[in-house]
Parts: sequence; C-alpha cells; structure tokens
Amino acid sequence: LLLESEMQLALAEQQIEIFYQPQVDGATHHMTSVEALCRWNNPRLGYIPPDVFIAIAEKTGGIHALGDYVLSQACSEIHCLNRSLQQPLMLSVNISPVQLMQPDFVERIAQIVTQSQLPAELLTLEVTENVLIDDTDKVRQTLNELKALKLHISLDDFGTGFSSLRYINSLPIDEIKIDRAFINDMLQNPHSMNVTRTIIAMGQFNQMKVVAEGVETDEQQAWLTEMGCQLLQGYFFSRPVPLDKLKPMLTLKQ
Ligand code: G
Ligand code: G
Ligand code: MN
Ligand code: NA
Repeated sequence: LLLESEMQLALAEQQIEIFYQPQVDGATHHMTSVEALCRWNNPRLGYIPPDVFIAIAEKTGGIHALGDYVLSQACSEIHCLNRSLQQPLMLSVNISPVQLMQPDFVERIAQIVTQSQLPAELLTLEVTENVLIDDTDKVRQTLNELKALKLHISLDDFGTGFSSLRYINSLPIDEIKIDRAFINDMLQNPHSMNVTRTIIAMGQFNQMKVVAEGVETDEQQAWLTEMGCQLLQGYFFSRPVPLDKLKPMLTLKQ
C-alpha cells in the first residue's frame, strides 16, 4: 500500500525525478520543446511508474503537492537551461483533471511560473480530452484564464476520448497530441492512418499545432512529415531522459 505520507516523504526527500522527452520539428528534426514526465524511485518498492502513483495521488489529494512540485522544478530547470541555449526550448507539463478543477488552480500556476522566471509563453499545459466533458463552463473559464496568462493549452491523448469536435473547436486549444495508439499501428491499420490524417487536417484548419506521440520508427516519422505533422515525439528521437542527458542533445551558445 502506498500511503499519502509516503508520497509527502517522496517529495521532501526528492525521490520524484523529472525526465524530459524531446519534441522535434517534423521538417528540420530540431528539438523545439520537451515534455516533463515524472518518475518515482521508492526506497521500499523500487521504481513506480507514474500511471500508478498519479492515480493514487489523485485519490488521496497528494496530486496538488506533486503537481506543484513537478511544475515548479521543470519550469526552473528549463529556464536555467535556456540561458545557455541559442534557441529557448519550450516546456510541456501534464496536468491532472483533479488539478485543473481545483478552485485556486490558475492562481497556483501563475505563482509557480512567475517564481521560476520561465517566460509564460514557453509553457504548455497538457490536459486530456476527457477533462473537457466534465464541467463545460468551468473548464472554458479556466482555459481562458490560462490563455490570459499567455500559457499554451495542449490536448493530450487526442482521439481516444469522447469530447465533440464542435466543443473542442470552440475552446482556446493551441495544440493537439495524436494518441500513440494511432501512430503505433497506422502503417498496418488503415483506420488508424485515417484518424491520423484527419487529426492533422483538423489541426491545420484550426491553426493548432499537431504533435504525433509514440513515433518509434523512421517509416512512421517519414509518413507523418509527409502528411504535414509539425511536431514529433517518441523513442525514435529519444526516450524521456534526465536533465543531464538532455543537455548534450542541444546546441549551446558560443
Ligand atoms: O512517462 P510515462 O509515459 O510512463 O507516463 C505515464 C503516464 O503518466 C502518462 O499518461 C503521463 O501523462 C503521466 N504523467 C507523467 N508525468 C506526469 C505528471 O507530472 N503529472 C501528471 N498529471 N501526469 C503525468
Ligand atoms: O499520456 P502521455 O502522452 O503524457 O504519456 C507519455 C508517455 O508515453 C510516457 O510514459 C512516455 O514514456 C511514453 N512514450 C513516449 N514515447 C514513446 C514511444 O515512442 N513509445 C512508447 N511505447 N511509449 C512512449
Ligand atoms: Mn503528455
Ligand atoms: Na499521451
């Protein structure tokens, strides 16, 4: 059993590590941004994957402290890294629906981003599609407030959820991420290929960036580039890596 107290200890003892996975420009293959993904090295249980402990943290309420920690740490680290880069990297951070629905969510985000000194326009918050169907008016208001802070909004795992396109197109969404299940089998499964094409076209019509997740092969990468997908992310380019492994992949200032 993972206790709430164990999660608090994990934060206090810095057992939660942040890894970064590159997102590259489809045309140039230059790294333009990174997604922060957390990992927990628990001294008693060993490595616990985020899909397990985040679900627990959402139930116990620990997600707020965890979410604040990840956001604050990632923003500070990338801001610091950007000082030595020719081109600043953008940062994407996953936000749990439980965080998004918290009444003081926007205030907390604003405070953390200001403290980190990362320019807000470099930060993208990733929310899953299903968060949108819960409470329409509340979500719309929250997203509008985040946009007023100059943050970007990305729809993660797109294509697997249940929100209507009419609704999505009426919200301030800057980016959609095609779920990796479609990328995974699009070259074998015409249905997945059609979904992928359709999402890329939808993004183009609505001036949204489109990211393909889970790109694992050169062939997938070539098809996605051909179809006009702007951003690519996946093991073909890099696994999520600790900060010190990210630095050598970047062009430093002279
Ligand atoms: O890193 P990995 O692919 O194992 O992540 C598994 C799941 O955990 C993904 O759905 C990812 O979005 C989620 N996840 C990873 N880090 C965070 C985080 O900091 N906050 C939230 N809310 N989810 C995260
Ligand atoms: O739900 P979200 O998109 O945030 O999840 C990101 C998860 O996807 C992370 O756990 C990351 O480790 C995983 N991931 C990233 N790239 C690949 C890939 O190319 N293949 C597979 N199978 N998983 C990937
Ligand atoms: Mn994500
Ligand atoms: Na995803």
